[in-house]
Amino acid sequence: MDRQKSASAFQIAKKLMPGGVNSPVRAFQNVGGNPLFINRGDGPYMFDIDGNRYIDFCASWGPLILGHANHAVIGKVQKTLRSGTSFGAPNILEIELASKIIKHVPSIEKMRFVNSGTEAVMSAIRLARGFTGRDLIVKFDGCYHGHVDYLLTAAGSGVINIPQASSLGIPADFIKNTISVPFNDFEMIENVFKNHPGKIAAVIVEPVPGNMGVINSTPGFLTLLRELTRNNGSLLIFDEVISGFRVGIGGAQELFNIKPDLTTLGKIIGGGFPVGAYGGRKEIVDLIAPLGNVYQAGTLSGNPVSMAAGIATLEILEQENFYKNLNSNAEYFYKLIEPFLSNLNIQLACCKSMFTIFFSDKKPVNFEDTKRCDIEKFSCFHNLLLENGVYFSPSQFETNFISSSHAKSDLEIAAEKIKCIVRDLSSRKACVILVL
Ligand code: KE4
Repeated sequence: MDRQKSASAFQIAKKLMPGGVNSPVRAFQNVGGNPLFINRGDGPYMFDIDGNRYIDFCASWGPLILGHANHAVIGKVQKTLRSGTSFGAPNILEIELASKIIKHVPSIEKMRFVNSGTEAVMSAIRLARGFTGRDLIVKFDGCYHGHVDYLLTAAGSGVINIPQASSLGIPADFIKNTISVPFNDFEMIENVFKNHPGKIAAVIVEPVPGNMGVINSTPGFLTLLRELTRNNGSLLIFDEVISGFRVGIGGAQELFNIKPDLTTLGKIIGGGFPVGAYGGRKEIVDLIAPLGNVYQAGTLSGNPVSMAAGIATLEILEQENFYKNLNSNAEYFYKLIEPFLSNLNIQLACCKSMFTIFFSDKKPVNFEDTKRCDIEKFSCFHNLLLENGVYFSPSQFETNFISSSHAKSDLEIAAEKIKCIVRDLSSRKACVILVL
């Protein structure tokens, strides 16, 4: 494929923005090569500035459950835009979208809109600390909750739980109240509560981790988190920025029938526009200013344009059989590739319409496992997919998504390309670009 225009644009972008991108993972550093400059999306397809078409499974990292440029979403946004963009005042559309979210997400009685997942998580943590009067936060290695200072920590030594920051610019003091332990490790999380009685404000978890690739929780693990937090006066926060409205209309908390105390959302509820939200039990959420003394604010929070896109998106998700059809297509796709992959010792990890192909001989159950994947082979796989018109999320540690716009024919084409590429890769040492 000719990608000269993307290559030239990237050279210019790198002079203007660090790494030429506005979010690190877009720079293709995990897979090598130059990122593509995309200038159009249409349903399941993205088009780069050289005119190449790709079947897209990155879906802007999750928001585009309906695919690109959904006509209902675009139409509602265009109509809303004609009345203005932002008023810095209450707007009826906030009521409409909040009502939908509260109706569908079991644990949310009241909520607040913000402008990103990071902001939602940052605010939920402050709220949990304000409500409990405690400081300690527990997270899981490999789970990503946005770039707030005190959550950018990898696990330190498993024994002493002293985390190390995974970014420069974070004072040690900022992370001394963060404990990070392996996901799916029942004993470790129990020990954390034994070692810190009455001190833990909250446990935050992606109920379906998507930021180390898709990792499914061991049966009983999330229930254990619910029990430990409840028995210790701590809050359980489900970070459903990815899984919310993805794995079902009620998110992972409905799928697993576990009610957290607080939930963070983003991505899908904005239909491709900047959005985040956090909410939960009324007695907790009412602590947020101006009602209570936990401060949080935002110039464009609840802006009409993001609200309109979210409303239009959720109206479609609410249609009968939306998830039945989406998940049936996802299963159809998995059945096309899974038997083939497993014969080659490659793992398919999925939860409904979110999936990861791990180049590993064992399905990962935690972050350490994912680090043992063959990253070089994944990089080669990703580049060969691009050469063949299929766009996967550019990292082994990320998730891919099937949208309602992917037709069976798109999934069949992608499955054939995947099978040919992994078959070829399995019999070859080096990565040579081949167009099938
Ligand atoms: P944002 O601030 O990027 O809107 O959301 C942060 C966030 C919070 N919680 C979870 C579970 C998330 O996955 C994210 C962000 N997801 C990444 C992709 N895995 C966004 C892509 C990027 O960083 O460019």
